[in-house]
Amino acid sequence: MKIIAVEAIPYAIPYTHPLKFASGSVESAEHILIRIWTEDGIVGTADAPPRPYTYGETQISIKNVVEEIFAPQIVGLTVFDRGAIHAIMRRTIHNQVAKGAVDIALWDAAGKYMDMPVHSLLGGWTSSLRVSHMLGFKPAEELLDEAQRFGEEYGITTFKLKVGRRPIDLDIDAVHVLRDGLDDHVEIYLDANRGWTANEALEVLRRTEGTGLTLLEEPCDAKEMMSRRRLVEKAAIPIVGDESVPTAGDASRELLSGGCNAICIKTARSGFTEATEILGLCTGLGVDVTMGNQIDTQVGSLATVTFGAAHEATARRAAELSNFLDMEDDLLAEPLKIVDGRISARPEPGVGAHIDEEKLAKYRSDN
Ligand code: MUC
Ligand code: MG
Repeated sequence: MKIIAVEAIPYAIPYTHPLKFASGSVESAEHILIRIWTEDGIVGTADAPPRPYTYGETQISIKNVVEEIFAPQIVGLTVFDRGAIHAIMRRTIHNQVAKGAVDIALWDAAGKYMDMPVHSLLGGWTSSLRVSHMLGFKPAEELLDEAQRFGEEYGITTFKLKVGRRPIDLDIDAVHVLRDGLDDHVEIYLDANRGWTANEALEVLRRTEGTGLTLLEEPCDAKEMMSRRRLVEKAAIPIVGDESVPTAGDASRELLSGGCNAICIKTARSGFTEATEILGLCTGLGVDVTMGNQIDTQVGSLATVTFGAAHEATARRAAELSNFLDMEDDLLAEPLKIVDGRISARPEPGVGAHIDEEKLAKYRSDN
């Protein structure tokens, strides 16, 4: 059970279809693979996707904080010393994605020790999640083609449209083109990644009334408190906090101050431990949650399914799980599959993310 090494391996896998959104874009998955090795040969695995425009972390900063600060203090503890390891990591502020990946790798190793799938250990509510597909910035007709293709090929019936563009008419038109072109039962919601002001968001909501939008995520910067609160009060649909709520403390501040009334949980930045705290807060307060995607690989998406399928509240809505389809390749040995619009958690011990060593050798960028 004792941890003997913590690896942070940088790698890069190009995207065949880069994703563009209001706060940035991703052309290549330049991530860090975290591996926690134990004396018995059990390895815990997780993926860390740096998002500098969201949390300030980079590939190099994640590698350095894990290898230089966390690893020397973690080696010698066991994979069940999660509380002690979190106390060590808390001494370094921020670095959410690095901490989240260490946490997931610990859970993965602990599951393997107990011979139990982690989704059962976390709650075991169900075995699969409905998939929501994220539509990045594109002309409206291309967005409609993409949504129709994902509907036909994968059975996906929920789409998150990336918005936050100026002029706002670009996004308003896109909503109407999607609504007119897709079946009535298809769900559409929006994520502006702080691209608008609260007043622009209100105008978009007014001019898309009747289109059945279900959620509006991070419409403007949550730091613009007064206008954001006004938006939350006036909007007829939940305003979801995403990048404003990476921790349980942030989620409670935003919910209690009226900055949002729904929460996007991302295992990539919260791990399973803090995601559990955030979920408890949300169910206790009675607000909806979504399972978000930090433009994750298959390894990262499997972590999202593992957590999301474990709980009733996280399994209720479609989870964002399809970004990996736009990547040239992945490190996961057995690919994730979307069947009838759903992805399953893995029944084997741990999270079930077996790494293809040949692919890791091919894509790692430190040799
Ligand atoms: C999202 O929900 O915002 C974009 C940046 C990031 O960190 O996650 C994505 C998707
Ligand atoms: Mg978002």
